[in-house]
Amino acid sequence: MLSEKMTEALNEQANRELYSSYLYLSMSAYFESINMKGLASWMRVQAGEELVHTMKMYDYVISSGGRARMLAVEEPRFAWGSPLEAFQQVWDHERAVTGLIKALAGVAEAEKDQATRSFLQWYIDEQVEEEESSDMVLNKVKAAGQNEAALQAVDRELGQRKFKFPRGFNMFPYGGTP
Ligand code: OFO
Repeated sequence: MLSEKMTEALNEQANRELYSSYLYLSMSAYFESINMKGLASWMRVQAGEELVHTMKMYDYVISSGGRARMLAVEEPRFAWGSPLEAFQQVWDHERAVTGLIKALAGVAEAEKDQATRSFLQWYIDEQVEEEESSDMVLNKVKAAGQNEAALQAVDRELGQRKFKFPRGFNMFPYGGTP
């Protein structure tokens, strides 16, 4: 059974995960608007992953006897000056999220809630990957600079990314065809 404090902290983090999804969807729409379909696709996959992060936390709250609460989602930024500016924000954002996840793990430790601390290890590991991939993409976009042909090549390469549900995660536990 989750403590009230733990439930509140998990609901707040689920809200931040949903905001991350919203932010990346906004970036995807921005890339659509400048006709960079590969980057738009990469961001849409990223938005999907963040939605999974949200739902995994939502499911955990419910299965641990807590009450999931839908807090207001902040409106993300609408436009960026360049792909580089957008990917710089991705990198900054992921580092900030890592800090939030670590703080959340700290709440679980303070509450002596081993089950939640263990559940959060998946997010800690995921953040290592997210920081790594945002760093990799930022470097590619930086290297392309203002060179249109190089940017188009990055656009094609990043457009190859495919969405995959994490192993064992069921987005639709009540049934339904994906
Ligand atoms: Fe949920 O990992 Fe990015 O923000």
